[in-house]
Amino acid sequence: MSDRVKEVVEAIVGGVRQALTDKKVTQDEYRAAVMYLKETAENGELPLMIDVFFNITIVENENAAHSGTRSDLQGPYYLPDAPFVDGEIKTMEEFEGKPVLVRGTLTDTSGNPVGDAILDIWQSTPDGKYSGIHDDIPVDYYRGKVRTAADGSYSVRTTEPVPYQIPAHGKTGALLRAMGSHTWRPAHIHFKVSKEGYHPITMQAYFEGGEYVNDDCCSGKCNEGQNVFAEKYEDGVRVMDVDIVMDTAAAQAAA
Ligand code: MBD
Ligand code: FE
Repeated sequence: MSDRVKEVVEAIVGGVRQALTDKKVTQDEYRAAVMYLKETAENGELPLMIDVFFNITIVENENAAHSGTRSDLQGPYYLPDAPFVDGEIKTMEEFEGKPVLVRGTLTDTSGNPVGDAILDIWQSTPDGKYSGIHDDIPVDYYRGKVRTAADGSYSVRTTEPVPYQIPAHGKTGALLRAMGSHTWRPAHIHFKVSKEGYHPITMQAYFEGGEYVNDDCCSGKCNEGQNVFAEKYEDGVRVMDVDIVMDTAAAQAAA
C-alpha cells in the first residue's frame, strides 16, 4: 500500500515540477497559487476544484480497464447514506420540476439479468444545490437508492434536472473564468451501481440536445454520447430507459 502511495505521489510531484519548470513559474506566482489553494480549502471547495480538473482522467482509467456501461464523473457531491426509496425520489414542490421516470434493466456482460443490485441515484435541485451539502437541504431530497428486481429491472420517479452551474462565486468558478472558461455542466442525474462480485459503476445520464452536453466545464465528454437520452414520453411523462451493463469482478481482475 505505501509502495503505491510512493509510486503515485512521486509521479504527481514529477509532473507538477515539470510544468513549473516549463512555464518558468516565479516565486511570486508560486506563492500566490499556494495561497489560492489555501483559501479554496478553507472554503470547502478543494474537492470541487480537484474534480473539475482531474476526475475525467480517473474515468478514462476506469473505461480503459472495464467493459460494460461506460463510467463517468462522480463529482464532489456523492453522499453514501441516501435512503432507500419506494419508487420515488423526493423533490421540492416549489420548483415544479417536470416528472421523469428513470427505468431500465441491469445485465451482466453476457446479457444475464443482475437482480438485487443497488442503484444509488443523486441529482441537484433546479437551482444547482446538492442536498446534505448546500443550504441545509435535508439529505433525503434529490437522493435515493433502489434495488433491482430478480429480472434486473428497476424504476424510479424523480423530476427532470436542468443545466447545472458549479458554485460559481467561489475559488473554482473564479479560476475557470480567469482561464476564459465557464462554470456549467449539462443537466445530469448521477448513478452508482453496485453488487458484490461486480465492478461498481459510477455514471451519469444526460439529455439529448441539452445545453452543455458537448461543452462540460469538467472536461467531460458526456460519455461520448453513450449515456445521452432522447426525449420519450409515456402518458405525458418523460421516460428514460437507462439500461446498464455490469462487468464482473473476475473480468476486472483479469484486466
Ligand atoms: C457536479 O455536480 C458534478 O457532477 C461534477 C462532475 C463536478 C462538479 C459538480
Ligand atoms: Fe453533479
